[in-house]
Amino acid sequence: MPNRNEEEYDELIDFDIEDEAWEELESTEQTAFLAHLIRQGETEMETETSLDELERLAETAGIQTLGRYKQKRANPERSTFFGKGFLEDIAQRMLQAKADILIINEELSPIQARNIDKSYGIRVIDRTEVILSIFHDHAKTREAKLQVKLAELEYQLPRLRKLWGHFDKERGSARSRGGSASRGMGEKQIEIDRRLIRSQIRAIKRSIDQVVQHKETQRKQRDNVRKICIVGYTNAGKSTLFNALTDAGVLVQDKLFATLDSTSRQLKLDTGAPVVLSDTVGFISRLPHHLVASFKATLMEVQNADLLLHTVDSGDDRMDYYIDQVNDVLAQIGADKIPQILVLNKADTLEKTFRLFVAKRYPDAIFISAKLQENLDDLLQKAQDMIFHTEIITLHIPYDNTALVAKLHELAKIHVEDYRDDAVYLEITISAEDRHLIKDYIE
Ligand SMILES: Nc1nc2c(ncn2[C@@H]2O[C@H](COP(=O)(O)OP(=O)(O)OP(=O)(O)O)[C@@H](O)[C@H]2O)c(=O)[nH]1
Ligand SMILES: [Mg+2]
Repeated sequence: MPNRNEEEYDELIDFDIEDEAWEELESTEQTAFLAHLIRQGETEMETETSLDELERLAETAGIQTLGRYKQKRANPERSTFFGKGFLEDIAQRMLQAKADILIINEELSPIQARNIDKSYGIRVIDRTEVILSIFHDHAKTREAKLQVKLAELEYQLPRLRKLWGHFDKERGSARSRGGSASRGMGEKQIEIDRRLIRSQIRAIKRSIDQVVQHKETQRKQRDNVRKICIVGYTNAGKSTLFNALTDAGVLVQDKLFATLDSTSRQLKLDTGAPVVLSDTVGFISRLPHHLVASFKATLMEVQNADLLLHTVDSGDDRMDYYIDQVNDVLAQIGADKIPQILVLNKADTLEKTFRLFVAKRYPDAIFISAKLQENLDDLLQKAQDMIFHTEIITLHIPYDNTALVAKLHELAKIHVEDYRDDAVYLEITISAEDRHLIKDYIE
């Protein structure tokens, strides 16, 4: 990245309205109740899986869960998401348990959040806010910071009224004394902030576009280089696999969203052709749409890949669900037509019978253990076959053409070589350009 641009970005990141909502979430360990709306047709297992995940997200954001509550409804209540009785009950229990926050397992509309805050005196946040606060914490590079900031601003813009809630409360008494002027001030402040946020959004979008353009130029320069991208649900072991294949030393953590941007390294395959491997941000179910949209610079890596290594934690009995969720996000970003290898990671944690069951279910997948570096050669071989369409070819070359055998030693990869009575028997892989050399000897 040229230096001039770097300075511009720095300026943008400093140009920052500090908003207490995020800072507060990060600073201290907080306690929360979780609330989930059970949709029609949802199974108990789906509900529990989703709540487990929310609890894990909350924990990553530094929030300890004290209780979980569910309500079955055909549709959310328009003004408060949940029904009155349910919220009253929760407010009461939160008071007793001294819980700080109520986390709702979906994205609330700005009005719903405000109404719950106001009517029940509960501090409420939604799933999106939790994910955004994790991304905020984990963003280390300029690219990740810009993208997270954009997602935050887009999320905040329609919610300013909620952020200014403290202002309204402080002025509440004045208002009841007929102080309509104070309300006017709040409105004015919101309008000022709104304008400020809009101009920040424009500036950040411009910076992200520059990053995208820069990457696009780089991509064109390396157009002949094949690209492999590791994708998968968060915590599937993508970075562990990336490190095992490249010695890159990317941060690996038993944490959700440890990686937020993509790292690329050249990889040597048997064919000797240059291949670039990238590690990237993990996916999660119901990934906030602002995040998907604002991570376009990072997700370019995925969109431009020739092959995806779709990595799954095969020790998790919810793996089918994770695979579907990742494929959904891939479809959202237009990467669902890219060939994939399903990589069943953490095979070291599988029981034998379960492994057989999974193998039957996903016959084309490859079991590996990124952590123990097991079966990585098979994975690379398959990746190479898929990228270069290198199938194994069987040949019988007569003894009057041993010059060709010598030549193939230079050009092709020899898997089997057997000097038989009538001919030299070979099993090889060879590039498409060199295939004409052997066409007369193919079995
Ligand atoms: N048992 C076992 N654990 C693994 C294996 N691969 C990764 N892990 C563990 O899984 C956890 C997550 O690994 P990461 O490589 O950070 O996962 P990731 O997919 O990059 O996660 P995010 O970047 O957060 O999306 C770490 O605790 C790893 O040590 C494996 O093959 N076997
Ligand atoms: Mg990672």
